[in-house]
Amino acid sequence: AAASDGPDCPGSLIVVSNREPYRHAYEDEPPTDADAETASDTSISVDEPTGGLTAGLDPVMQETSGTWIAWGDGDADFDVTDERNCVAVPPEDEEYTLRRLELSEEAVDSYYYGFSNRVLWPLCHDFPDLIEDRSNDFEWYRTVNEQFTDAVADHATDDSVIWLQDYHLALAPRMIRESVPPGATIAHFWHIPWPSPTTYQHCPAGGHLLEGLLGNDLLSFHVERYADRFLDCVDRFLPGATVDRAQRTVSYDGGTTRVVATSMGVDADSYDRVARSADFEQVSSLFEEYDIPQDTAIGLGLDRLDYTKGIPERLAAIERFFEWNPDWRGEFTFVQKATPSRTNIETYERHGELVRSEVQRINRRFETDAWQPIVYTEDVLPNEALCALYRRADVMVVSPLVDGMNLVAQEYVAASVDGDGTLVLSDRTGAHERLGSHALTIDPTDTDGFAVQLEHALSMPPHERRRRMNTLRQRVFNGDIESWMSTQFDWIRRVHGDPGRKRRR
Ligand code: GDG
Repeated sequence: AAASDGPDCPGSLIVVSNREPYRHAYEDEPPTDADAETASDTSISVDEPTGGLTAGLDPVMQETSGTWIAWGDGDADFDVTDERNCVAVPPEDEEYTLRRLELSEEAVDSYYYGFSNRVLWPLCHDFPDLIEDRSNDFEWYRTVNEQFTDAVADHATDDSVIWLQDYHLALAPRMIRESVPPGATIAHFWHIPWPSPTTYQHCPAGGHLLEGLLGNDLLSFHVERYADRFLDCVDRFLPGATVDRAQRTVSYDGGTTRVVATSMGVDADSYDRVARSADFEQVSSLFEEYDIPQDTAIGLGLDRLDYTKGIPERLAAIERFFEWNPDWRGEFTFVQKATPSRTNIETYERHGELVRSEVQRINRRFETDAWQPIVYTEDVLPNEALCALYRRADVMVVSPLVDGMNLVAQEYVAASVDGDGTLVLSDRTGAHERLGSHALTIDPTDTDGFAVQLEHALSMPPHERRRRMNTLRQRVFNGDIESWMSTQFDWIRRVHGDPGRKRRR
């Protein structure tokens, strides 16, 4: 998109996130230290920005010449413009600054694979039994939040809008508040659910996290339910905080935080455009590559390999579907694309093994010489292939046990340019609150009901399929990533102008 197309940000923007928007990596073997000094640019590749957030924010960052601060987990440590490890991005235009924090292996293990993903992820997704509270993880989480804070303080001015992303940075807002000029606005988007007080009571250092988050002027969640639960937790676990339910504000320690729900969308135009350019041959060679029969109806699942995504429950429903509908054997193929993530956490490793063995078992049960019911791959697909697959899929199955939003459901809708795909969607996702009644709703744990909906999706009359998809497309295009950002910036403007936000210095 042209830089001037982006939503209007009320100040100079500093985005702070765990992951970097562009990842720098060596194309071959990393050069030795001695080589590094003289290595030419051609030995580095810069990955295309892939995340929805980067795609959405890129034009805004370019227009405002902002700063993006993130953990630099790419390989390359050169190309920097100054001693603070800053690089100019995007690679060809160099419009804004990416500042990459170097974290030690121990810091990453404790802050990222520890407190963030062994405590906060299961806690917020309501899996308290999976919380692993290892000693030192919280201390490292605090230390890394301090590192992010120091970096923000280097760049912040009185008119900065500091916009933090996600659960890796819950302590940083208060630290930042104490380190930046008083005119700066601090906002935070929490991409995952917020749990009920009953679950939150299992949180180690729960009070510190609430205090940290209340350093924000604005705290946003995808849906109202999470925002309400956050207020419930503050009420219950943070003495001294005053919650105003009508205004959705919390006053604490001399500051006021506005808590809102603004659900995130996708770059719908881009999914639409890429899907339209997918041609028949591209799809057919993709099918050949993965041994997918060319002429069967296609179901699709696409997830990180994460226990919250409900993949085993989905496989159970597919098995039940084939049990009950033998006529569909050989006529319907389910393609499951799973991306391994956080594999050095044992829970994830075990979950991956379970998924792979269930796929094998179900395939053995129903397969024929020419057909497998489930085609499973862990390859990362380029965006073009992904969009081609979305477009070709007759039924998209999104069945998480809990999911903050779920972008895949919306991407599928945006890429369904022929208007005849069907979305089967778990009622436990944020996406269901936007799309629910026009998708086919499932409770992912109700195997029988889930199997019935799969059958319904496949046998739905074409006019109903089209009617539903038409409405889904309107919703997804009206609430796309750009409108989400405009809403964020509108809220930032409101809290920025709010005289009640003046904080103690
Ligand atoms: C968190 C919250 C919330 C996956 N495989 C490939 C690929 N992907 C892309 C998808 C999609 C993204 O990964 C996954 O996004 P989700 O929203 O589905 O899930 P989380 O990773 O858990 O994200 C979630 C989100 O944050 C945003 O706030 O919605 O609730 O958990 O964009 O397309 N992309 C490509 N190839 C792949 O193989 N190109």
